[in-house]
Amino acid sequence: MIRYAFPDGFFWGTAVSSHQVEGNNTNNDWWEFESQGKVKNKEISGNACDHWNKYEEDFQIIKEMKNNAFRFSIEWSRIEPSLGIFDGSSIEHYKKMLSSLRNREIEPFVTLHHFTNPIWVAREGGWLNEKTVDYFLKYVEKVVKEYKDLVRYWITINEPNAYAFASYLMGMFPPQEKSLLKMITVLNNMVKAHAKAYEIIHEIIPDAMVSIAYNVMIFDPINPSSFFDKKIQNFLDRLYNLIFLETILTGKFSAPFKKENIPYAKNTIDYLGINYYTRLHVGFDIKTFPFFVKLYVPENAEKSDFGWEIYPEGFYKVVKRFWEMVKKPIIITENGISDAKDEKRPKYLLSHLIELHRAIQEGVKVLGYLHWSLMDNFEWAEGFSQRFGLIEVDFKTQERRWRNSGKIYKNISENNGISDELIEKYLK
Ligand code: GBH
Repeated sequence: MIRYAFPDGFFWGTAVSSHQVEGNNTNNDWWEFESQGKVKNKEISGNACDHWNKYEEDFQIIKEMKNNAFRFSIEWSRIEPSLGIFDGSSIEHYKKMLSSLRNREIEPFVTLHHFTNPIWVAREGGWLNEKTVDYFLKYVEKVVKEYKDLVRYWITINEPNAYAFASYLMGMFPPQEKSLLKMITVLNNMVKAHAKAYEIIHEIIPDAMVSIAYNVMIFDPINPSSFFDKKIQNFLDRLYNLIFLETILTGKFSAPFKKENIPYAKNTIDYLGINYYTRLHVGFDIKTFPFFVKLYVPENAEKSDFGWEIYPEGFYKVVKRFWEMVKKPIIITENGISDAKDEKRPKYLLSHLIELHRAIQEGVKVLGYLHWSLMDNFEWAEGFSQRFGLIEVDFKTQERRWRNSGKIYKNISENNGISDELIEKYLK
């Protein structure tokens, strides 16, 4: 018996990004960063999952998993290796991938920017440079014209908020800046890039479905009765969860250091892509100069290999909250867990889907769920150490092996819901 049935036509899929799976993306800023030994254990993405060559095999796995959707990104540095020069063979390659998905009746969700920039863009100042907006739009126009008959669901930018945060505030991702002002500048440029890309995509494909993949975090105050902890919570919530999204809903950019009316940004999403992973407990800490922000995960919390708290109720809260704000269909564009032994993933998967189901029961319109990730891959600054795959990858032999969770996910996709048996087995 199916205990939790999902709506008819629900998209069940997985997500990946170019740099994390393809291998040999030698022409972007991450490759350069890795070459400087900046990733954990000095790892480099190298061949990654060799997905560039093995995509047929990987799409066959998706088919066997009974999925009807797949999210991946197009690598800007392959399409446009230098300013204004477009590479025909890369364009053809992605066209083949898209046709191959279509032939298998798998709906592609295509991301146009997922953290990486061509080296020539980075050299010119990356997303701090206003001109990058125009550069990005030229690339978008080219790609959308090429693939207009193959793609309906577009994601302009993956996690603009997380990207600006990690690259320009926390100094974790290239170009390793630590400046709130720079973070805001990048957010502002990315909002403009998104809004104009939205328009371009719709000019070329009138019935396209366009969004971003928005990383949303739950921030809870370390001490709920502390005034300062609540101030920090509110500051982070605005900075991370709200500024970007508000702008593409209202056309008003309102951030520390910068207020601007961007009228053309208003109403520039057709659905909202949500990436949800975890919660952070946040508070005021005089010792953490200059921001006084303490980020904390309680010792007794259940955690992933990454140390991220497992907090399924947060998924429900986030989906409800953003539905109320946006009133447009939601697609979960990422949700998953780093768990090499696959001990916690079955429960993570089921408990999160049950929370999503609860939101749907209460009237939230959710069109699909894309699990991060199809297979283990290059986890950015953590290298290959964090394993998010439903499929395990042996990076020496490039062998793919089904994890138990992969089989569970197959069962869910096949049934368009969660059966009593799965609940008996993994949630009791
Ligand atoms: C997503 O990011 C990404 O879209 C995906 O590529 C990635 O593989 C997946 O999640 C799993 O991590 O500078 O303190 O913010 C999730 C959000 C943003 C969380 C960057 C980690 C780096 C540390 N991530 N952040 S920090």
